[in-house]
Amino acid sequence: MGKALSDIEIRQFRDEGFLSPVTFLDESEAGDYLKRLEAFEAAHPDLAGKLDFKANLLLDWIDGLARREYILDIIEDLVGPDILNWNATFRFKKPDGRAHAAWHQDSMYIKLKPFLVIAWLAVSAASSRHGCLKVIPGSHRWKLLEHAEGDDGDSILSRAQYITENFDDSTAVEAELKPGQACLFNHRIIHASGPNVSGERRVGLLIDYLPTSAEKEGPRDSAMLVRGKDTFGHFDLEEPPVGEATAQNIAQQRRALEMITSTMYEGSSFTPKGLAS
Ligand SMILES: O=C(O)CCC(=O)C(=O)O
Repeated sequence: MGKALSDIEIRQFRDEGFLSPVTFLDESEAGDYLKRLEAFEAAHPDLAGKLDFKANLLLDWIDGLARREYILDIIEDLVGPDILNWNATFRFKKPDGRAHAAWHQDSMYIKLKPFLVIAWLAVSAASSRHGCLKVIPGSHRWKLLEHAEGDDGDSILSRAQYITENFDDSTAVEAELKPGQACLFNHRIIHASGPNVSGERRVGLLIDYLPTSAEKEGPRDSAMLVRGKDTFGHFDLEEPPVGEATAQNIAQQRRALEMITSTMYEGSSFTPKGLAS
């Protein structure tokens, strides 16, 4: 299908490395997802860590969201007709004026080529005061900068990582989003987000897409085929989850997390939160 984006939007994504805002849901649907999430959190406080990575394997309604036809039409315009969903990660920010993400490039630790299209979907409002995403336009064409793993307890990133080299962040822009809107970005782009001083929790959902032709550096990995065919076999194909956090869903998520650990967490003192419980 495809053809959901204009040629100008497609060119902007290629040239600038991001496109924002793009509407994925209307505000009331986003509110319904937020309520569903809150009900899940209230019923399963012990499973909070499992929302951190591959939440699309835990909850069938996140898998369903990632497969919505018109969302895939948008993604198809950027990666072609055969599409894998590699991950869906919730990113929460308490209104504590502290939680933040330092400047980083996801491609430093997520070694997928040629690139991932990451959709940062605002499940709740993500204004500047909520600590929305910030990106440096065009920085997906820069080299991969040096990163270090941090010990900053206020970082919301998997390894509290940050860029250690000097670079110019004077052209950074904020991707302010209403509930239901997404910022699409190339996983090489330099991005960050500031603290949440809004008084409300910020809930974002990162949904990562790539073409079936994509390749992973290092040990084999798994992904979900959400559109088209996979004639490459570069990834083990995951099974769509059935229901919420069933034993089968949890077991599949665990297998998938174990597969990524040696690449994403290579040499790290951190481990995926989803493996802890
Ligand atoms: O949600 C955010 O504010 C930033 C998340 C992020 O950059 C990441 O997970 O790589």
